[in-house]
Amino acid sequence: MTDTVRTVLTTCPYCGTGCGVKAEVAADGAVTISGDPDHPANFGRLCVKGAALAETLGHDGRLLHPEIAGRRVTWNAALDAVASRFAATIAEHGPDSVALYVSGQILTEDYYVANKLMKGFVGSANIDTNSRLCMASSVAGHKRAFGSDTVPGCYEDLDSADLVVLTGSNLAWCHPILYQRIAAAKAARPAMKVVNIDPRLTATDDIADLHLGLEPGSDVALFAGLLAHLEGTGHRDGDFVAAHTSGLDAALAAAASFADLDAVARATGLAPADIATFYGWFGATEKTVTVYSQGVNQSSAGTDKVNAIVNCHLLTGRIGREGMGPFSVTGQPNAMGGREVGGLANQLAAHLELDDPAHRALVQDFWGSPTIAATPGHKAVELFEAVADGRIKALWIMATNPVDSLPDADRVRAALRSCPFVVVSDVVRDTDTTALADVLLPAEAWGEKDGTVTNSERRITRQRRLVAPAGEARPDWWALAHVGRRLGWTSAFAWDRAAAVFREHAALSGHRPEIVRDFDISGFADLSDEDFATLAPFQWPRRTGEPAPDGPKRFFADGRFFTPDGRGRLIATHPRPPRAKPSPELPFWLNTGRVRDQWHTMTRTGLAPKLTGHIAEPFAEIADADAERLGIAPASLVTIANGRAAVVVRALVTDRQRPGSVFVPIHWTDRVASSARIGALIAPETDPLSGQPESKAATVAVRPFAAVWYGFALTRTVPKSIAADYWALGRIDGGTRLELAGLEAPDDWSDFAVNLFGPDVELVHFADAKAGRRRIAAVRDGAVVGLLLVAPTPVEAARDWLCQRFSAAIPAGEAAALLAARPGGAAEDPGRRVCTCYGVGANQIRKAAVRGCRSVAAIGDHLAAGTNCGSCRPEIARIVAAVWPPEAAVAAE
Ligand SMILES: Nc1nc2c(c(=O)[nH]1)N[C@H]1C(S)=C(S)[C@@H](COP(=O)(O)OP(=O)(O)OC[C@H]3O[C@@H](n4cnc5c(=O)[nH]c(N)nc54)[C@H](O)[C@@H]3O)O[C@H]1N2
Ligand SMILES: Nc1nc2c(c(=O)[nH]1)N[C@H]1C(S)=C(S)[C@@H](COP(=O)(O)OP(=O)(O)OC[C@H]3O[C@@H](n4cnc5c(=O)[nH]c(N)nc54)[C@H](O)[C@@H]3O)O[C@H]1N2
Ligand code: SF4
Ligand SMILES: [Mo]
Repeated sequence: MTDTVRTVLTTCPYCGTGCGVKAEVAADGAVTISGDPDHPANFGRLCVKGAALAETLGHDGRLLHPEIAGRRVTWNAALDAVASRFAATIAEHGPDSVALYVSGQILTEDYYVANKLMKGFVGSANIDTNSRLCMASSVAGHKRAFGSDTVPGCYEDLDSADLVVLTGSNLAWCHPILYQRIAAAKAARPAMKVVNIDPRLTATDDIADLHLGLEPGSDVALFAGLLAHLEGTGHRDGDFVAAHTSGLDAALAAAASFADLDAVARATGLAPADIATFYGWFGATEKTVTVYSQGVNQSSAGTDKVNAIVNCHLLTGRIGREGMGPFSVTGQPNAMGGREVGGLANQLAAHLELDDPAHRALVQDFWGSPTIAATPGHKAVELFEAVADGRIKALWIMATNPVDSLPDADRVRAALRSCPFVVVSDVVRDTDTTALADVLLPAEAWGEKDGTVTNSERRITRQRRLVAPAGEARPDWWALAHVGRRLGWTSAFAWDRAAAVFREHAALSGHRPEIVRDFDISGFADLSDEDFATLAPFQWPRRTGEPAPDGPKRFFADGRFFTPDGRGRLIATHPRPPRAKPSPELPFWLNTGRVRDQWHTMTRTGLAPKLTGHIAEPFAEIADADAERLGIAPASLVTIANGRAAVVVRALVTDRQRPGSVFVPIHWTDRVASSARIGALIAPETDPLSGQPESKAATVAVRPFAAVWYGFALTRTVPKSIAADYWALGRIDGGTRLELAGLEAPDDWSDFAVNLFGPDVELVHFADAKAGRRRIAAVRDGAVVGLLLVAPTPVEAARDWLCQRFSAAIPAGEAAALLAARPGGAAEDPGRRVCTCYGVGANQIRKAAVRGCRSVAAIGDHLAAGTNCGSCRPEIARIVAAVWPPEAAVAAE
C-alpha cells in the first residue's frame, strides 16, 4: 500500500443522481475511489459504475492531441481552422448555417460558454444538446405546468414517501443509489408501497408491490384515468386547486373518457383490478412521489405523459411538501446544468425565455453582446436534417456520439459524411462519430476537468481535477472561448479559469431580479477562487443575501408558480399511441434502453474489465412464447430489422418480456460489435412540443440469424479485423473476449485463427470428438495468447472462469485444460458474473441458495455478494426466488 497524499472530493460523471466521490490519490499516482460519506446525494455509497471509476483513468484510447484530417496539429492550428471556417461560413451563408451539438456530460461552465457563443455572439440559436433525446419532454411539461423548468422536490422525499410510483424508469439499474434509498426506506417502513409501471419486468420490480405492464406508450391514458378517479372519489385538494391552479375543467374534460376503469384497461392493456389497486393506493396516500424517466420522456406523447402525471399532483395539492411530488430524475450528470444555462435550442440562459423580448434584452444587456438569437434554433433531430440537406455547413459536436445515439442513426452518419466541416470534441480517439470529423479536439476527461454539475434534485456540486490532463487535453470551455476570441469577441470570452465562468453564470442568474425566475444562484456571483475550490454541494436557488438553508429546498408548497398569473396549470392531455404501429411485416414493438454496468456508447465504462463481466454482448429480450413460435433458441442469435436498418444480437429468451415486444440495449457500437447500433432502427418521430424522439416504440421484424457456427475467443490484443458475420468484443483483464458466429464456415480455420490472433503465433489444434467442434490455442514464446472454441450451436463454456484464468500468463502446456472450457477437478464454474464488486457468479449464488441461504441478506453473509454497492441485489433476489418460492424466502428474512 502506498501512502495517501491527497483526498479530492468530486462528483461521479455518470447518472444524474450526482453521487459525491472521494478520490484518494497516492504518491505513485494510484487512485482509490469511494463514496463521499458527507454528500447528501449518496452518503458514501456508490454503484458499480461509480466504484469502477479508477479503472477508466488510464490513457488507453484517449484522444491526446488535436488533429486535422487525421493528422496531429497544434492547438493553435486547430483553433484557427475552426474559427476561420466558422467565420467564413457565417459570412457567406449567415449565422444559421453553423451549429453546435453539445451534451449533458459537459460541465456547466462549458455549457455556459457554448450557449453564450452561439446565442449571444454568433447570433443563432442553432445549439442543441443530447438532452433533447433525454429530458426535453420533462422540460416542456414542467414549463407548461409550472411556467418554469422546475423540479419541485428532492431526494429526501423518497425517504419519507408512503407511496413511490415509478413510471418509465428502471431505477435499479439506471439510478442505483436512488433505488437503494427507496429500498432502504421500504425496509425500514414496510408499509411503504412501490408501484412500477413499465411494459416489461425489470430489476426495479424487486421492490415493487405492484407491477403495471402497460401497453407501450399508454401512460397518458393511465394517468388521465387516475385524474378522473381522484376527482370522482373526492381527492381534489379544493383549497389548493381554487387558489393556486388553473385549467381544471379542461383537464377533467379531457380525462372524462377514462373515468371508467374498463376504458383505461382497453387503452393500457392492464387488468382492471390492477388499475383499481393503483388508483386506490394513490388516492389514499398523501405522501406520494411519482418518479419518471425515459419511458415517459422518449415518446411522441412525452410532454402529455409528463403533464398527465403532474396533473394528478396538482389536483391533490401534493407538490412541494415533504414526501410528495412529481419527480423527473435526470439521466446525465449535468442534464440540469445544461438547462440552467439554456443549452436547448429553444431556451435562453438562466431559465429565461428565448421568445420573450424582455428576457432577451436582459441577457443581451448582461453579455454586452452585439446580437441575440430571437428565434428558436433546430432541435436535435431537425438539426441533423438541416445538416443532411446542406442548410448547416459547419457543425461542432461536443461530448456526445450522435452517430449512435440519434434516431435514424444511419442517416445521421450520412449527414455528417456530407457536411462540409465537422468538429468533434471528445476524450476518446475512436468513436463512430470521431471517425467522421474534419477536426478533432481533445477534451479533459473526468478526473482531469474542473467545474460544476447539477444533479436531479437541483444540487450543484464541484467536479474537481485529481490527475493531470492526458496529453494535450484541454477543458471544453477553453476551446470554445478561444474560438470566440478568434472570432473577434476578445473581452466577452476572456476567462482564464472555470471559477471565472461560474461567477459570470451566477451573476447572470440574478441580473435584473425584477424579472422573477426560479433559477437564481446570484449568491455566488462574487465567489473567490479559493471559495470555488472548496465549494460544498448546495441546492439552488441561492439568491443574493439569502442564507444557506437548514434543510432541502422545495418549490411550490406556497402555491406560487412562475406562470404569468402565478397559478400552476392543469393541462388537458390526449392519449396518443406511438406513431408506429405493429404490422404483419413489422409485428414487434422495439423498446430500447440501458443495462446496469454500461454507460451509453461505452467509451468509458467499456474500458473497465470489471464492468464487462455482467453483460458482455448486445442482446434482445424476447418473450418465451414469441421465441418458440419463431424457432429462436435461447442464446442463439437473432436479426432485428425494419426498413431503416438491421442488427444482429443474442436472444435473451425470458418470461419477463411482454409478448410482441423486444428490448435491445443502446450501448453496443461499431467499435465493439459487428452490427448492433440500435439507433439506426428508430424512426425520427418526435413529440410535437418537446422535439424529443420516440426511442422506445419503433416497430421491427425478428427472425433467427442462421448461424452455422458459433465461437468464443480470448485474445491478448484487440484483433485488427474479424472475419465473422457476427462478433462482439469486451475488455477483460489481460485481453479481450469475443463472441463470434458465421453464416458459413471459414474455408480454413487456421487462416481464421491467424487473422484473429496475429501472424506471429503458433496454432495448436485440439481434437474434438463431436462434429463441428474445434478448439484452437494460439501460442507465442511458450505462452498462450489466444483461445478459440467453435461449435455448431451456441458455445457452452465457463466464460467467467476462462476470462479469470486468462488474466494471468498461461504456459502453453495448460492450453488443453483451458480448452476443456470448464474448470477441472474440484474447481467449480462460478457462472455468469452477478456481483461485480466481489466477482460472484450466478452458479455460486444458486448453490448457496440450495444449501440454505433463503434471502439476499443470507447470500450476502455467505458470499459477500450484494453487500458493497448493492446494484446486484435484485438479480440475487431472483436467483434465490427461483430456488425458494417467494413465501419461503420472505418468511426467512
Ligand atoms: N447503467 C446505466 N445507468 C444510466 C445510464 C446508462 O447508460 N447506463 N444512462 C443515464 C441516462 S442519460 C438516462 S436518460 C437514464 C435513463 O434511465 P431510465 O429511463 O430508467 O432507463 P431506460 O432503460 O432508458 O428506460 C426505462 C424504462 O422505460 C421502459 N418503457 C419503455 N416504454 C415505456 C412506456 O411506454 N411507458 C412506460 N411507463 N415505460 C416504458 C423501458 O422498458 C425501460 O425499462 O439512465 C441514466 N443512468
Ligand atoms: N434508441 C435509443 N437512443 C437513445 C436513448 C435510448 O434510450 N434509446 N437514450 C438517449 C439518451 S437519454 C441519451 S442521454 C443519449 C446518450 O448518447 P450519447 O451522448 O451519444 O452517448 P455517450 O456515450 O454518453 O457519448 C458521450 C461522448 O462524449 C465523450 N466524452 C465524455 N466526457 C467528455 C468530456 O468531458 N468532454 C468531451 N468533449 N467529450 C466527453 C465520450 O467519450 C463519448 O464519446 O442517447 C440517447 N439515445
Ligand atoms: S448512482 Fe452510480 S452512476 Fe449514478 S451518480 Fe451514483 S455512483 Fe454514479
Ligand atoms: Mo439521457
